[in-house]
Amino acid sequence: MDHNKLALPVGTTLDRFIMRKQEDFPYATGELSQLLRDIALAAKIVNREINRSGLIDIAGAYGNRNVQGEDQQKLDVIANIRFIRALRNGGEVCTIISEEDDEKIQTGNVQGKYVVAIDPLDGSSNIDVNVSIGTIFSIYRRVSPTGAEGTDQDCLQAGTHQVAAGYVIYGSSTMMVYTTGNGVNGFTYEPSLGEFFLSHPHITSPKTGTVYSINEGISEDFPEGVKAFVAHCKDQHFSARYIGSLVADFHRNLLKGGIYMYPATRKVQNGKLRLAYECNPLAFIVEQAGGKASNGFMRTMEIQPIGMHDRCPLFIGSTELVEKAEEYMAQYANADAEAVK
Ligand code: P6P
Repeated sequence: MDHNKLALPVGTTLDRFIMRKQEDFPYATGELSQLLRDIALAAKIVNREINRSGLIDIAGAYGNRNVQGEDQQKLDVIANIRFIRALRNGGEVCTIISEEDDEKIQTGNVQGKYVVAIDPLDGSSNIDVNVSIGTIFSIYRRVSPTGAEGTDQDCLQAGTHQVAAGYVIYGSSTMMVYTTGNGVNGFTYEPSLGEFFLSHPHITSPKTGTVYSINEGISEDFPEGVKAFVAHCKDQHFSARYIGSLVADFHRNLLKGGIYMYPATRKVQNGKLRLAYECNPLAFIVEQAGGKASNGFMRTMEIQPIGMHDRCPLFIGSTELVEKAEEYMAQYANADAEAVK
């Protein structure tokens, strides 16, 4: 299919874009479209909470109650509540995996055809220093029959089974970036109109770059392959850019080129990031934009989950940089295997 035929002008609203894209798939029934709208609605509400929290924090500084006299809740809990409520009320999702909940969440929509894995507010520790933070989501079709609650099997699908994935970055402007497997598009939120507008049509990521993102404060714990790749980046006089907020680092590297890494270390032997609602959705997006994502040895989206909250190492960004990092990981694989014994 010629995606250019589907090209819609910058400024198209997200609602119209979703509807137009659905029209190009005659057998689409509209449930996925509605699900994407439900996510966008929750993102608008969370965006308002985030912006408000700055003010409430100031007011709340004189106690632990906000101006409405409510107990001030952590923003990531608030975001979790908002996304779960939007997905439950939207009716299309039967089950949710959330970073904020140990167990899968049954929405009661037993006819819902979709499962959502979500990190409602990643990097929320940065909110009080005004650093960009984000929501990351992944959408799967359920494999179990409708008419009952979603199952573990529905929740433990490999990333290659994603039907859509996206993130919202709450930054100097708020953006929603997502894919349904036909390219990546970015929408910028205009709060005064309450609408997301197409601002970054058909995002493609540079094949290479000169930025590497990793927490070098723990470099002593890095695998030898990572140490060698970081040394390579320095030899090439790359720029080190690490915000401590995955969505912000990922978004910059997606648009400008670069690589983000969170490797396994002695402290976190499977890495820190979660496969279902951090690594897989961003892997889907970066591949759709022409980039690459792996755990240093294998394609992220082909990793078979064992548990809903599995962690995995992440090397993600420009294809040539990820492949270079994988070369070093392979070269030092034996040394690294010895180190973790
Ligand atoms: P560290 C935030 O907690 C997060 O999950 C990502 O957003 C971020 O990239 C990473 O952890 C930062 O982790 O160990 O470098 O502080």
